[in-house]
Amino acid sequence: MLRFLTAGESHGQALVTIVDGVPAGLTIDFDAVTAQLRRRQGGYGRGRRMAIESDRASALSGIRHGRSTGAPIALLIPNKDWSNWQKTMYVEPEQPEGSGGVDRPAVTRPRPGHADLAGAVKYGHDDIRDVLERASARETAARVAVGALARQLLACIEVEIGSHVFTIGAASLPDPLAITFDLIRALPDDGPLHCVDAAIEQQMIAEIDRAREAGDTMGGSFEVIAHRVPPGLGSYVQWDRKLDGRLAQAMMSIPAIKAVGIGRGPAVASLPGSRIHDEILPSVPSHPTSVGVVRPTNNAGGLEGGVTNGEDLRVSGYMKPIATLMKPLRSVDLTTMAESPAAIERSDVCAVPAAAVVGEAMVAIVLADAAMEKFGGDTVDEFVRSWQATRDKTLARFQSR
Ligand code: EPS
Repeated sequence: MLRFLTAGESHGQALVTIVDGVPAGLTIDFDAVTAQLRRRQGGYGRGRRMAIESDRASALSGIRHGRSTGAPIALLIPNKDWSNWQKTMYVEPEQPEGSGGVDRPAVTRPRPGHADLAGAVKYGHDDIRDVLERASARETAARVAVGALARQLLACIEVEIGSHVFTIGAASLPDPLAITFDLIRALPDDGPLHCVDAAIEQQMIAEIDRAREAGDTMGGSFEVIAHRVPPGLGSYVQWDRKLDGRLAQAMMSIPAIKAVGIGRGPAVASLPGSRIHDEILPSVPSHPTSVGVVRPTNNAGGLEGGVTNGEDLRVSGYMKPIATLMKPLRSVDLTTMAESPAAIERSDVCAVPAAAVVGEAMVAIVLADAAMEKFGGDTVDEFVRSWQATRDKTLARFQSR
């Protein structure tokens, strides 16, 4: 089982995560972790915070001489901005001498769409900062670091993961399922929105510019694709073992994600079965596939019955616009209960490309967990040998007919 927890506030000292269940003997590439963290920080529409941070994770445990030991891996990502927030975010009962930054007043006007009101009611906070610091999407940096480890484990069994943005506001790709993994792999990490169509990407940029000028924000949707996923991950035999359910939970836990699609997603509700289900045809001996058959379409997104079927896994996420508006919506000041514009915090105009990178991380973590469940092993060698044996057995089963 691969699992993790995170801790840390957006303007606290650092983000921390403990990753449990990484088998022994995985060579950890920290440059690859840094590259994933950098991808999450990018994208057109990000706010000023990203100019302050240059996220890097360091390991406190579970790795020795560059390789995992099988023990829990603790990672630390310092917040550079902490030096500007010490007077507001200090841990001690009294403000320590020499604290940096300024003493900020309490946040009392909840932003519609953020966790502000629900969190203040639930935990009894008078200063909404105690809610927003933890509810902030800053936490997703820790998830991306965990996801980078999960990807490295998955690479040992040849799985690759990528993503693309297919909608920002009214600008949208007509058929995201037509986009191949090769096209996604070719997208540059430093591109503005990670959309495969340059003309539509320009329309997306214009949507973001219009929102920024109006003091507004913009949401959108993205798709994560996992390539060369072994067949047989997940199970149909019990509700909580279905991989589509596990992926949906992981994706929905990303801040601002309001819907998740697998393959054709919500469109399956409006098309007949003959246009949705992916036919099964014999594969040709010169191009053997992992399960001995060919699927001319992949509307199912690589999952049938909650089990991977050997096709690319395709999961889409639908993100609402960021809740902090520079032209704020109406709200209520919780100290006076009088109507008042919602609080304004520094924020992004659009963070859909960042959410796509977080989506990749969450898919990687769920797949690594499901792969460990199926192939097992305390060491990476055991894990890889079990995967090879299963793959060879499946291929032999169909080749002998
Ligand atoms: C984020 C860090 C935050 C925001 C954003 C995501 O930094 P700050 O609040 O200091 O500007 O930019 O968080 C939100 C949009 C939100 O609503 O919480 C990050 O690291 O991704």
